[in-house]
Amino acid sequence: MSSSLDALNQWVAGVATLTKPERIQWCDGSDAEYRQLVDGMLTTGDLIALNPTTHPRSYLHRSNPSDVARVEHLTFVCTPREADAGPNNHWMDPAQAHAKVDALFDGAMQGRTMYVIPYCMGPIDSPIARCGVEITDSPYVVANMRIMTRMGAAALARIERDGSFVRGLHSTGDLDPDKRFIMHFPEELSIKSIGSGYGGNALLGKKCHALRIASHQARREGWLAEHMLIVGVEDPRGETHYIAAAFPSACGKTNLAMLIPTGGYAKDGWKVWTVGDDICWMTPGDDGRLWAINPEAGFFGVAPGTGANTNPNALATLAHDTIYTNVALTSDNQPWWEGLDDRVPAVDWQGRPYDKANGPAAHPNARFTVSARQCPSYTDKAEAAHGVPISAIVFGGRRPSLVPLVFEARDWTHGVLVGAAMGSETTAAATGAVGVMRRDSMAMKPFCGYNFADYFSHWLSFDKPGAKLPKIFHVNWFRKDTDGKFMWPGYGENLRVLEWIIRRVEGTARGIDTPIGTLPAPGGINVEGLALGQAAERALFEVDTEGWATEMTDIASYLDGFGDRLPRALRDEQQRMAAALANTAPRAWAQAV
Ligand code: SAT
Ligand code: MN
Repeated sequence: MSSSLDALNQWVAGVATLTKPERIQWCDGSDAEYRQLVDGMLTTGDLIALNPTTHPRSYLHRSNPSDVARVEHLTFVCTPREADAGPNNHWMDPAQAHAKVDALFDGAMQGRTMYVIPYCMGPIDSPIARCGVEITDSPYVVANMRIMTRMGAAALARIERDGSFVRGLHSTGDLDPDKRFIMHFPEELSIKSIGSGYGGNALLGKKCHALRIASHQARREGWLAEHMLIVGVEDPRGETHYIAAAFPSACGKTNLAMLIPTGGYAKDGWKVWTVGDDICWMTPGDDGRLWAINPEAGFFGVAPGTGANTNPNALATLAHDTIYTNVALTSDNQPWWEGLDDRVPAVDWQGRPYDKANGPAAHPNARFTVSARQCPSYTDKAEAAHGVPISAIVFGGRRPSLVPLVFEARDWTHGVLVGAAMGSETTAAATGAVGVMRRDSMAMKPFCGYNFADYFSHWLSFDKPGAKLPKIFHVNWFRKDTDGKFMWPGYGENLRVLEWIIRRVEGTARGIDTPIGTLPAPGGINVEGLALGQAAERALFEVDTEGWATEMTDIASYLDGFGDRLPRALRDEQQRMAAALANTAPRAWAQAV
């Protein structure tokens, strides 16, 4: 037997001794196994069957109301030295963390089945892909992992070949928030998560492995593990550019990844291809470009707000074989959420008769889990072992004021600063206040498994002789007017911005240099038929010099928080931008489109 399988067996045996499950089930990823899991959960009530005519083989899971989102305050990166986790992470000493959670894992699986899930993040034959094994006592987690990863026998065979794997131990425990911890041990390539059954806390292949542990591995091995969607934009000549875009959770990654061209774009023959909606692993190819894979095999998307106007491709994807979590139900047992349509639900996400007074019918972070292969815009290229070449990287957050619709970074170093300085209002994807502006570098604040200062250095290190790096952009779909209404229509209309981005990559679109970066030249973005209004046109395409000067001061103090570890080049870049703003007359770049 190979040493990795030996190690796996030993680990499984050790975990079983500690957690004392009633039985152990090695998951093979087969249809029959999935059926058996679903049938079991229908019996226990963990799943509720939905209307089989409208939603074949689809189910609802209601989680404990105290367990509906990621818990950043209970998520730890346990490196031997605290400074290696950085101010961006909660830290615990590894020995102390092991002791703390092992005490909770002691006997945690009594009377339960312990499932062993070998999985592969990425196409099974991809050199960029990496494998892991999750041990869990939650059949809901197994069913979700089956959709979200390449799980089972093929992954186990690859683990034997690779000789190593990431170890993830999970138990729902008793769901007591006081006994809930999501611990990461990057040096050991291991994860221990207890007390939550929620997606990002419990599907350990996703944020825990594919971002926190993988970002650490990526730094050591010279690649990038990012919180980015990957989308292909094909122009009427048949040329496709792949764009990787980082937005925080619940800021529209799934919608952008599944965009459908409308109006003139549809008529002219533009097409949009989905590669991934949440995570992107990128590595330099022999040609100097960055090549990317989506390590996931499915979508764990936010349901509320998903409708025929916002994301028809998602609705088509959800037509069958979907697991819903914390959505509402109509009287005929169909899943429902705010933004789906104007029907009135019968039952809310907690199973109570729907009453407006109780708040939204679906939880704001209600989710769907569905295979990527069911998405009409999913491309075969997403299964390519070598990945897709990335032409542009886009950063963006929820910024109701100041930040224009789109700008381009001057060069890679400036682009890294733009990503590092990203700000966004918080959303329901994590527990805590919603709508609070915070810095969320590269949308990785909750997900980077090491010190952000070292992460910024790692990003900067890709700029070396021979590299043909993507251009870097920043977008903001969330600018609001004085009445609090969004100025930009968003969704399908975002293709107008993507068009400018790819024309910039090709060198055919004109831009105007400003101290914050290159903005579209007047007329550079097609706004035909949008009726934006003068105020919106001004606001979306101008640089408010004074406002940006204040922003740069805030960015400077954010960067100060990383102390001496912050790469010098980033500080220099910030000072260069601040100086350029100081030397500029207010609103010098205000422009009509
Ligand atoms: O963390 S999850 O993967 O469950 C969802 C998100 O916040 O992106
Ligand atoms: Mn995410």
